Amino acid sequence: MMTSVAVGKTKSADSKICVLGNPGVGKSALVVRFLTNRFIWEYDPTLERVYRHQTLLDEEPTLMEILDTAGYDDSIHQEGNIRWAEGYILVYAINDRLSFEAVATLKQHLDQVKKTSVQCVLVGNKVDLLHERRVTTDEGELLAQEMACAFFETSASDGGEDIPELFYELHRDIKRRKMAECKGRRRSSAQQVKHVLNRMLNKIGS
Ligand SMILES: Nc1nc2c(ncn2[C@@H]2O[C@H](COP(=O)(O)OP(=O)(O)OP(=O)(O)O)[C@@H](O)[C@H]2O)c(=O)[nH]1
Ligand SMILES: [Mg+2]
Repeated sequence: MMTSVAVGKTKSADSKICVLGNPGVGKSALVVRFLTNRFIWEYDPTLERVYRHQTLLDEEPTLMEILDTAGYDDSIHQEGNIRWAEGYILVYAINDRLSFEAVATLKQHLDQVKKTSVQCVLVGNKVDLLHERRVTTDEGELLAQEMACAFFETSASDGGEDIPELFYELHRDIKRRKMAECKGRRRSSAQQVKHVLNRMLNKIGS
């Protein structure tokens, strides 16, 4: 079931996803296709927009926040967006070689800003424009392997049946990492308590 509804601002999102890529690769088209299953040929270049998307995923009520960024914006302001997000959809267009080459640099930048290997999904959009292809599927797959992430080739204009899945896959990855980090934190605070208790017992015993 997929619904996108306005929700109160108080509930915090289960995942915060940032969509990044060069201008014109189809970031907004992908987001709009995901949220409304529609495609509109003309979009204004995006300034920036956050969508809150509530759905039932894996039988759990789920709230995702999706930030559609402006492709031309490589300012310091973009760093705020990068810090805000917990996972990234990195988009290029298969008919735009430069947009593909920009992805590897972008991933390095994300890792630097977040001080970790960030969770992401690589998306080659506009596969309906096969006759204009400048990036092969193999090249996309190879880059995704290097970045240790999932890879999708899709078309926001041509139905894009797999578009929800790429958002959901990233959401699940984010959730898994958050749970692992949470368990790690709990274990380390339990260890701290154990350590303090041991020291107290040793003092009493001596
Ligand atoms: N043929 C084709 N055109 C697409 C596809 N996705 C987007 N477009 C077109 O590409 C152009 C740019 O799409 P946008 O979604 O605005 O791209 P963007 O990445 O959000 O661009 P900025 O917000 O300026 O960074 C528009 O004219 C879209 O109609 C696609 O899958 N196939
Ligand atoms: Mg846009």
